[in-house]
Amino acid sequence: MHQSAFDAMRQSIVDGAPDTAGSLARAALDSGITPIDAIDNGFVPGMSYVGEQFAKRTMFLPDMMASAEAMKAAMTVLEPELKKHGLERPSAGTIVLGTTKGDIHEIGKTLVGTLLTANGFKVCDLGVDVAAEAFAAKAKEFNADIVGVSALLTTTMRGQKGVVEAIEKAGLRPRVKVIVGGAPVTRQWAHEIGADGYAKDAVSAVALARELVPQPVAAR
Ligand code: B12
Repeated sequence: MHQSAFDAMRQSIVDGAPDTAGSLARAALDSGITPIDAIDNGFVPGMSYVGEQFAKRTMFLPDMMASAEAMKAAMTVLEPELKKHGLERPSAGTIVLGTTKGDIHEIGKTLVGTLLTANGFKVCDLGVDVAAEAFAAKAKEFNADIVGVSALLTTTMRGQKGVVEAIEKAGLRPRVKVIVGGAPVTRQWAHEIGADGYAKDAVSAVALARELVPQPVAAR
């Protein structure tokens, strides 16, 4: 229905045009497109295309950086709208979230955090390039129910295993659940490293978190 708007959003990411991406995000909200639709059908397909072209060496690192800036400009507009929905609900659980050591990809991780917040979870976002021990220490400090670990590189995926181990070492397992995600991550990898769950995107991450945390009576 909104295909031409989605195409323009996708193109603004491919072009690495933050101003256009921000304006298109605002226009989308004004025309009644939901933030999650704009992200999933407009902006993320642009990022996927850029990733494919980078792999084929028809786009390069500066292009990918410009696209990431455009994506962030769109998210700056869409995030407050995403968050608005869940504010008055009782907490559905506490999640410590971050990207593994050596990995600076933040867009997907931040989106997961935003949707969890919108759905009533308390999210402690540790940012990117986070050591396994820091995940464990924060999980303890915040009495977390779940630790969510993002990895976008095949080389940094191993850090997710390190987080499972650090949480075990800190004596927090099996109470604290570990969930993993990121483009190269699979359900099988999650199983192999002893994580409690995998989600392919932010919407399924919320469903997974709900499954793993017993919900307070008022939130059921
Ligand atoms: C943008 C981008 C960058 C930006 C990041 C900017 C930023 N601030 O985040 C910049 C330019 C910095 C960058 C750098 C690099 N990148 Co890069 N990057 C990308 C790109 C194009 C998009 C990633 C993205 O934001 N996607 C959009 C979001 C919404 O999707 P997502 O991250 O997958 O997240 C969703 C799900 O995976 C899931 N999810 C994510 N995290 C979590 C966590 C949990 C707990 C759960 C449940 C779910 C979940 O939900 C999210 C929302 O739906 C990808 C291509 C791709 N297709 O992934 C390459 C890609 C990941 N990059 C790649 C590479 C190689 C690099 C560099 C090594 C390049 C270089 N030569 O320097 C560096 C590494 C830097 C580092 N040390 O981390 C490769 C990785 C290859 C590999 N197999 O390891 C990719 C796949 C590109 C490619 N096809 O070659 N990159």
